[in-house]
Amino acid sequence: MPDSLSVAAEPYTFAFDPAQTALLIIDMQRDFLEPGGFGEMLGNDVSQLRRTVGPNRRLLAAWREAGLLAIHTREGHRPDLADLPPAKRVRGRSATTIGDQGPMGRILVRGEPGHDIIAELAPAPGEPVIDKPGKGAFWATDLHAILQHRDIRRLVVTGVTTEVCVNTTVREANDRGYECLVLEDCVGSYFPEFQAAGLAMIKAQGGIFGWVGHSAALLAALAGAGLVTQPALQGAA
Ligand code: TIU
Repeated sequence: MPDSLSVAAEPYTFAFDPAQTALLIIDMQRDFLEPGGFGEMLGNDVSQLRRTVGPNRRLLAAWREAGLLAIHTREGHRPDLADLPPAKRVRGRSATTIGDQGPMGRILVRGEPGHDIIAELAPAPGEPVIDKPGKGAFWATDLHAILQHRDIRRLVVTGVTTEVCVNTTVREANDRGYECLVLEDCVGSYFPEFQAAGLAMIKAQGGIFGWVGHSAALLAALAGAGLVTQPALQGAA
């Protein structure tokens, strides 16, 4: 395993030791990507997020082939809703709310079909899955401990949505000393303007929260180091 790889990114090259870097895939759940879930309940066009699925699939396949650590997160609540802040339950004044029955089971509740990660990105055995009640993946979870126990210093962050759970998590990670590379083709928003702004805010001011790059550059770095083969890069894996 090489000590350091370089990926073209903004505001400047992202250098990382693969053994100390985890892929963190945020909330690629049916509740956000499929009709009838939490995302649609909030009034969003969930089809906006579909373009992230292919790039995440290719990246995850390559990351696994390279033998690197992938971690998945899911936003959701206990079936008894004891961890659901009343303010979050009533926000938006929607007729249906978290915990109500929908076409994919109870909305944003752990154990329900809608809470599952989409089949295309299903976690593999041994890949940690972090269940989080909030937008950030560090708050009220054991993510920081899991990363520390594996000596992880850097995160490649993907998933949905760019300006909500991805941004919140990157800010939490940055304050804990992690360096984050966010891949623009692997993160998605229901709002094109927030996609652009969400990425701009991360890389502004010399990378105030982290780096922004493209999965093609990361895949090329992994291939250049001999960590992945060509089929993974072409999506055949
Ligand atoms: N609403 C929205 O854009 N996102 C969320 O509520 N959660 C996540 O971003 N995962």
